[in-house]
Amino acid sequence: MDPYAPTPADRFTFGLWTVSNPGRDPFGEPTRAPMDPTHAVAKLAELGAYGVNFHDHDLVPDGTPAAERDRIVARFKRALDEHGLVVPMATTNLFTDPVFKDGAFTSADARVRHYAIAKTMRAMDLGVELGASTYVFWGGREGAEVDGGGKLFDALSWYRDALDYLCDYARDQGYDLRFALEPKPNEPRGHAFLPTVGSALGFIATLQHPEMVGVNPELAHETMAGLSFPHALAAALDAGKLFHVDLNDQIMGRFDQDLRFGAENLKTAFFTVLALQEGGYEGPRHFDAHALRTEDEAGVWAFALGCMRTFKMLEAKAARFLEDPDVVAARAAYRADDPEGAWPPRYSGSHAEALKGRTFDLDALRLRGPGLEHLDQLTVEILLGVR
Ligand code: GCO
Ligand code: MN
Ligand code: MN
Repeated sequence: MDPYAPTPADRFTFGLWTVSNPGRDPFGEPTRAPMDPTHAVAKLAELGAYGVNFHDHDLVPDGTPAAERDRIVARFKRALDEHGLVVPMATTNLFTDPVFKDGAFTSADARVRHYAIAKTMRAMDLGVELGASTYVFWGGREGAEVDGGGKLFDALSWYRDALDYLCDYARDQGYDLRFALEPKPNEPRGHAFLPTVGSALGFIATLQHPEMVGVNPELAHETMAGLSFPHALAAALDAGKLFHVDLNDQIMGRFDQDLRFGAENLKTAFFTVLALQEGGYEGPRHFDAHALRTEDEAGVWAFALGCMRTFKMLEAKAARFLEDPDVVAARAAYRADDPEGAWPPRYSGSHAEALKGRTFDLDALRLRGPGLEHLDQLTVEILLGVR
């Protein structure tokens, strides 16, 4: 049996918008035909995926009459049942319709803000109807190019008002739903509000129901900001806020590429897998990426399978890394205990006095080599398959 063949137990999920991405870009028309959502379900199941996520608009185009909506949803449900796929996450498209051109929850026009809340409530109803327990908020058009309008301070408070309202709505409906904010530094806006995982974590603490709200970090987004994705994951895990994750790849300093997981930065992908494992993340492993515009439908499924296989191969590498005796020894040697006192120090007046008066052998501490070159080379050798 192929040890890297994905199975539903691996909890891999894809967005409907990822595998059915038609390959449109700002310079060119689509290169692939539209994909029926039920076809995406069948193919993802065949490849071994666990679930599929969607924006309201991916499944039910905006403005669809109620009867037609119900027909589409029933047909999609039948496909999920037939192929054994689940919908762990849902979200709202608050960026395609020109009504959102200057933001949704942060539009300067209060009518747009109200409409965005109404659309999100309907999309939450749809997501919950299909079984979603995580609701993602990517702030697509929440941002600005012009700061002279005076929106900078209002934007975050409007964003907060909307999220507080929607938390109340979810509670009032009895929905078992957690919200996950997805930061991104830019694209499509020049500057996005809540640009990084760190800013989202700070913002969550200002909400009325912070316990309901976490983050959905994306590898490409932190990389676009010049930041480290494993560090962002660690910060989210430390805060108990890693509610979801968007996996893909990205070259730093480029346009938003949404590359196949592991396509570009294998070492970052490795430390991503390791961080999810060591941090105890148990949610879905969601791929938010798409096949290159050059590809036909066969390329789409090669892309999807590739994301999952690379994750599993890196998972096997992570297990090998954690077991390798030289790695274990190097990781142990990297840390040093303090024989003169336990960590963490417990504050007391007398402890502080003693600590201030303590003599440290600073020369010995200055000269200590932590062995990180050796440890990092071991990592590379494991990744290259020679260990
Ligand atoms: C992007 C985002 C989106 C979101 C999606 C789910 O860069 O376009 O990553 O793909 O993840 O809208 O909220
Ligand atoms: Mn993205
Ligand atoms: Mn994303």
